Amino acid sequence: MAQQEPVTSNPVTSTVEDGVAIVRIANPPVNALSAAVRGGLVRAVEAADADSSVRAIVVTAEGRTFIAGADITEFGKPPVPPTLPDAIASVEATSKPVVAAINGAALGGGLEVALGCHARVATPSAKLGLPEVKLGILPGAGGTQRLPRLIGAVPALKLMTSGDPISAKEAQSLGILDEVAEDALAAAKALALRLAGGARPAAASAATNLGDRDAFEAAAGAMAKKGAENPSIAACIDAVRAAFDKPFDEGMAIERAHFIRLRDDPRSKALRHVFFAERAAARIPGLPKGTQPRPVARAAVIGGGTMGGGIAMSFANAGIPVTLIETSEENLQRGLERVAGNYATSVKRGSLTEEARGKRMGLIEGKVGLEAAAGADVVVEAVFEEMGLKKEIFGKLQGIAKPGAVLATNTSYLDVDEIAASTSRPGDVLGMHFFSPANVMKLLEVVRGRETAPDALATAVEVGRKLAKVPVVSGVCYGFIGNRMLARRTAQADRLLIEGAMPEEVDAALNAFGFRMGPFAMTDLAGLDIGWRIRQASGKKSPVADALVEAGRLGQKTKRGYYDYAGDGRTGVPDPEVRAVIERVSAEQGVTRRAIPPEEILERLLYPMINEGARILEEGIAARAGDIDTVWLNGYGWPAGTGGPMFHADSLGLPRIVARLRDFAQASGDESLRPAALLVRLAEEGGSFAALDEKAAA
Ligand code: TC6
Repeated sequence: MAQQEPVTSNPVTSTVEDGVAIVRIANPPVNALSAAVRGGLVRAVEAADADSSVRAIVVTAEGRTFIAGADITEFGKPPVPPTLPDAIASVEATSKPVVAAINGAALGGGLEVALGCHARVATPSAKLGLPEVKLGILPGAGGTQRLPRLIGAVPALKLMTSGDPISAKEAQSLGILDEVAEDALAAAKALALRLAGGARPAAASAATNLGDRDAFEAAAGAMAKKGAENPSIAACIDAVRAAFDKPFDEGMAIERAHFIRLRDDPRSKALRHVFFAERAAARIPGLPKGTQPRPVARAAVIGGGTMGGGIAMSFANAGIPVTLIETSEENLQRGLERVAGNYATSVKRGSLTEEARGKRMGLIEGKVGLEAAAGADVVVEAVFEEMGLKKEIFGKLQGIAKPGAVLATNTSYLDVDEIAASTSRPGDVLGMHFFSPANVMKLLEVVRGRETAPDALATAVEVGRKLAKVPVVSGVCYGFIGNRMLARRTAQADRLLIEGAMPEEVDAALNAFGFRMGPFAMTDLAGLDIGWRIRQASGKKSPVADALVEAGRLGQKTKRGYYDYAGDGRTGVPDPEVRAVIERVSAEQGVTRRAIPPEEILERLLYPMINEGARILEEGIAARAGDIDTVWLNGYGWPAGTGGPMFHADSLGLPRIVARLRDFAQASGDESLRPAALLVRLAEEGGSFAALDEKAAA
């Protein structure tokens, strides 16, 4: 084998092997297409094209990833040439065949680079996709023009509007890949040499496989509703339509115009923040260097209720064997049946294969008695929210759980330090707060107690990631990050009813902002009895909610709550009886009701939450404003296009929020509405939560 010295320097190098130039991209961690990579790629390919000893070219990358796409961190900065479309155009324009050897994920601009090559080979484990819509943009380096021409407009549109990656096998059957091979590089080299000896395949830009126009219009029509809500989807449809109507270059210009417009829109900025905030949340501040998570091969979940069952499913879904523990055979059977029922529903819906169902059920073992927790490396307690009961369980667990096992409580509110103090091993104790339904919801609040050992904390975060959750570390306080902020919103929602709003007006204000559900529709879904029980235990009152519970209105389950569900049982309509209850409470409190404009409703719901978020930061309960955003985005349905509460606060401008909070405090006499010291300071200094996070990261 003839081998030459690299002809270009990092991050793109080139060697010639057997007449094939191997162009390697090495830009850890994910080979994003930074300006240096784009420039290096163009230089390396042009040099290989000019080199008479080279017959063909292979483009590949180092590490687990092929190319994760454009470098998202460059999006807010002045552009540095060459642009990615230009770089890809020069790859496609070479006189010698270029083959992509896709050694791992080829996403966004990464897949677009591969589409600019004349053929593609991938390893079986590679994932291919166009996730741009998740960042509020569209494929902006020819993806909307080359892919439809290569594989057909309908499958191309589906790939780019879902944003979800597909397997190499699927990509091959769609015609994106020419080959799938364990040693993709060797296969790509061989293919490149074969191509050099014959007619070069047509470039994707010149391919003619668009397919049936009517089928495309039907697919586009079926997405019209999504497109109306999501500008990225609308732009994808428009750009792919151009592939039918316009020559390639004009289609590229249309794609480019959409890309720049979307990239510079606040929505994309917010979605990029979401991407980086989720990744930053996984970094635990203050851990001693070199802290390693403990090995976890087996889990146990105490309590086979809805929550416990969902948590057990999360472990099984991740391939981790789990023991579901109950106090009696009868409770255990009920719990296991619920789990089996959930899986059966997934099979019926087609989201789970029968084989996978069997495998997952096989990983869940039911047992009666706490002793069954002995074999677990992580134990999650998910019993009633009762401090006495929890302390009793943790007291017993200290002698049952194996040394080094992490002992987690799924409490939503209670003091994790008090629970930890009931064992002789508080270093092993922490909170793992799942959100209902636990097998679906992405958020996992990992609650760090005063005595939690660093490696126990690292273990819980690592387990969260293995369960495909988004873990966020919280300190100990009542309700942790999410529920503590939610309580502020709930208090205002209740107050708005008494001052003059109706549940449907309050919910509509949040729906218009982008929440799928408002607080009252949400409460009806969860059941009014949950909040009622918590209020009973804490001695708190909520006059409207209490009156509804006393009238037997527990929400959807009784077909009556804040709304009436007499119709299909799921669609709530306003109910005069509820109106009467609310008006009665207003009168009892001597409140003259008034019409409250939707903008005020929204401010009253969101600003006190932001204020509480600032206090949570001030107290060090959350390490970053981005962590708070991550909690709300993944656990409470905060609309991603506004980036989360703290990012949204920055966008609105902190002085405005401070001023409005002062107004609210003044009008209501509620001192808890006074702006937090941190909020006031940032507003006065012209600072922002984002800048605060950046400072902390540095
Ligand atoms: C596009 O391509 C548009 C093209 C048109 C242009 C005209 N840029 O996720 P991980 C960082 S848009 C910059 O933890 P994994 C990430 O922040 C792009 N940085 O790893 C993290 O940094 P940290 C379309 C990026 O193994 C580190 O890499 N592409 C980028 O769990 C590791 O990331 C996408 O949307 C990037 N593109 O997953 C794909 N990607 O260590 C985005 C990652 O400082 N990426 N980083 O926290 C992913 O989906 C995943 O990163 C992954 C690897 C599946 C590639």
